[in-house]
Amino acid sequence: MTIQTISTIPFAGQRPGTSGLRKKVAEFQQPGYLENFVQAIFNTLVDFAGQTLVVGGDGRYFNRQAIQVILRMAAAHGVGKVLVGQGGILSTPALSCVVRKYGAFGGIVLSASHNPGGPHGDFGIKYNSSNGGPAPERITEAIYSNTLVLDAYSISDAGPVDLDRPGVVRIEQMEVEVIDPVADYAQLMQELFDFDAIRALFASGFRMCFDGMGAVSGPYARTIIEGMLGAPAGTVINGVPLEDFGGHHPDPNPVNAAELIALMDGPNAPDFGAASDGDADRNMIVGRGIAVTPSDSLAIIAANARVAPGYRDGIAGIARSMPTSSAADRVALALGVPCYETPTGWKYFGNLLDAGMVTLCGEESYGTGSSHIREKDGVWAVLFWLNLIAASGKPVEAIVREHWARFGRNYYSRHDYEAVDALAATTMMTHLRAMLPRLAGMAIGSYSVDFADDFIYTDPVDQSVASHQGVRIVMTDGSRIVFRLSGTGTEGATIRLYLERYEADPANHAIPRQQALAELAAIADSVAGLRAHTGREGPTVIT
Ligand code: G16
Repeated sequence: MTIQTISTIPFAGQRPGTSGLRKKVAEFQQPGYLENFVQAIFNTLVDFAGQTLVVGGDGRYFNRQAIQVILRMAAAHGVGKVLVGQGGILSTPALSCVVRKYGAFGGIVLSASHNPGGPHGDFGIKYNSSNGGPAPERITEAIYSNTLVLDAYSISDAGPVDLDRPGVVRIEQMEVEVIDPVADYAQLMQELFDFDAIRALFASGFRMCFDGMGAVSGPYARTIIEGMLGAPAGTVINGVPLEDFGGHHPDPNPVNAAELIALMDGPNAPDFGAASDGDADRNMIVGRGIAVTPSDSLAIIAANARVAPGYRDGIAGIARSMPTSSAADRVALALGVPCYETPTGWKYFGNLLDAGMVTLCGEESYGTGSSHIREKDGVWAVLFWLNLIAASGKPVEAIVREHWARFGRNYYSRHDYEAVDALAATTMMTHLRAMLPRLAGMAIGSYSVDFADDFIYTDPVDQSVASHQGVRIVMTDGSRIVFRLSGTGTEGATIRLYLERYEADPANHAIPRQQALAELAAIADSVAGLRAHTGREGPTVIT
């Protein structure tokens, strides 16, 4: 075994987006493409010699090959030990858990999350810091800068490690330990939730369907829900992680998890439904005949946090991304705790969590989590809801309706215009930004604009500033229209339009969502010229 220095030339476009570098598999398969990015990570980090690194992914196509490259490069850079999930598997939340539990200096997550997998799908790589969370922007930007100038990478010429065999092997001076990808995570969940109560719920005949969507949550859900909590075999469907996710688009929303929604709307629906995404950090919660919006789910978890043993002492605060509905803000107000509004991206929650300023975080993009790790956590959210149902004895729909009756309902929806021509999308945003100063005070339909701006966030812990985080048009009654471009797509640009309207009166809580938001959608189109700029008659996906 020897360490080789291989000459390389920079690849354009290796700037991490909302959550790491995500590209088509074919782009990652170019000789040197992955190696350059990994070299840039090592060039950026300091003081990792002899330390522990955690590596794993969601099992998608190219996962195993990428792990072999990372192991050989880690060995060439003097890393002391790598913990890698058996079969190359570690869900994003499980990786965060393992980094924290074993005091690793960081982790490398291989996933393009909810983006489709397979040879023609997407691949991704993300660096997580020693707190177990996505590296902050100053680090991802430093990695990017490095990709532009590097001219060589170092790699051991060792042979492949058997990722399927648990135990310890060596590459150069570095130890590689193949670990059980589920055990540490499952133990943490047992500490947070009332497993006895949930076990009793299943023993009483409660029926659930968990859709793993052919991605990485399957082994976690099977071990915990069917194994430790005694739900019948078959509760978890699509539970084996496949390289192409079995053709699923593993994004847990009512559009992509149509099989689950049809089941929950059908005559023999189970009591509870849930789905998770490619790397198991997202979740969708479904009751009989009702899909809970992620913003409502965050608010309901916050309002009921004390039912779970891990949160019995209450919560310190809540953080939500700016486009997420303000349902959680109402709960925070009632609890007398702060609610922070951050840019889109879980990395912006890290400082607040590390400083103990918040306990719960959530995003409209089907992400919810807590201070137990530094990633959003799909299975955690599902277990919270199971704990809540067990403790309250109420079905999902009753829990949601009672929450609205108490706090009011934040009607909410996201309209995505996917794979739009990138120039058309940026032109639309530029045009919108130019209009902002003129919008305040304007009456549009039955609304009047209170203020309109491009969201700027100053981190209250380190004072770092993130600007251009989304255009907001906020009405005098608190209703909002938000526009931003996605930072996770791999084809053209995706325009996201977020709509929110508050309704206090329970007599008006049964209006179909899109109907309740129709006027705001029409205003958004007329102000931004959505149809004119995109050439589209309507959104590709509505959630
Ligand atoms: C990632 C980020 C989330 C973000 C979501 C959507 O989720 O971790 O914080 O809300 O993307 O981002 P965008 O609107 O820029 O596409 P995941 O599950 O893809 O890692």
